[in-house]
Amino acid sequence: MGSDNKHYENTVRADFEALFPSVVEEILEPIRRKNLPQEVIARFKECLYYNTQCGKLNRGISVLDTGRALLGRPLNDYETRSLATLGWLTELLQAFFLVHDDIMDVSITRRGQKCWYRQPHIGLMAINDAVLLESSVFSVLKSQFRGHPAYVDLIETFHEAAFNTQLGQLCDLIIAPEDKVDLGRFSMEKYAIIVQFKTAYYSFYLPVVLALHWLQLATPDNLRQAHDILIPMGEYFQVQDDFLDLFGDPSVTGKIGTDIQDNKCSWLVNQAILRCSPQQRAILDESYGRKDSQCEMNVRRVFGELDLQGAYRDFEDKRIQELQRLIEAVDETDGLHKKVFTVFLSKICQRTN
Ligand code: DMA
Ligand code: MG
Ligand code: MG
Ligand code: MG
Repeated sequence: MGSDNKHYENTVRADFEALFPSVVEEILEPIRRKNLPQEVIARFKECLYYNTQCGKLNRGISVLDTGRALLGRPLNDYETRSLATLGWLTELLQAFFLVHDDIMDVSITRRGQKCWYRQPHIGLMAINDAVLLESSVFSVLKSQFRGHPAYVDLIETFHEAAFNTQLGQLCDLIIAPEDKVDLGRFSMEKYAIIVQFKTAYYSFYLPVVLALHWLQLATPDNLRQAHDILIPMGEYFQVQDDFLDLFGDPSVTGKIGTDIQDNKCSWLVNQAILRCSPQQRAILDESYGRKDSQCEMNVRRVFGELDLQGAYRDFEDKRIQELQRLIEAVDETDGLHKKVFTVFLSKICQRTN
């Protein structure tokens, strides 16, 4: 069974990856027809590849996994191509967020390479490149899905995901102004709101909703059921991201952590605030969010003293159990299938990258 699963996962990944060149052509073809200079097209193609490759592709492949779980049988070629295209559009939307996110977070590496904006020939042109990645989503939606009965639902789903993510990024940035460090502004309640909007919605809810709409199986009830499981699952994913920012291995995560110096309202600092002594709090107040490596070391030391690794393991165990309980309670009479959620959860459980 285990090797069957592995075989299935490898095949789906290969099918998914094989489709990308044709998605790129689908994006570039209408641009060619506009008679733009060749170097414009070459640059955009470079941008499309650079910002979509070497990632885990969890979000994109989940559209295919969801389709298969909902239908309860292997997908035919047409279903594979259509759902994989929607998966690639999810990856393109993510690429758009990541290019902007790395500029705003002053990050250095992403997926094992320099952040797009860090390249000397790109710089702040990356802002426009990111917006082009977003526009590509709607261009392909139009060329591929205009005749589909759920076309408007698909467009609205992408717009809503983008809007929620951008609101989440606003929360993330505004709660952590770089020039005014004040740990009193942080709380687990605010944290939950930030991560629900900036990560959970587009990373977990979006891929499942796209498959439901494309298969014309979406109902208000199954969308709500999916939402109520996928949002806490996405919250777990961002807690992992925050943990790995500090405790992960950059050669495995592909990115160097910046949360402490960026004054981020991350899971780790919130847990530290809940657990620290007045002396430790004074160190955090003095050192968190400063662009200074000695200050960062001071924060790391306090985090180590507070055994945040242990707290994280406890959180993980508890959250996985909660999610399993929620999945067990799914009502499958309304077009949903528990497997949609178990497959997604198994991909992120105790991840290290
Ligand atoms: C992720 O937040 C949110 C979006 C919308 C990209 P983050 O800055 O913690 O992500 P990363 O650690 O990948 O930079
Ligand atoms: Mg970031
Ligand atoms: Mg960020
Ligand atoms: Mg992060």
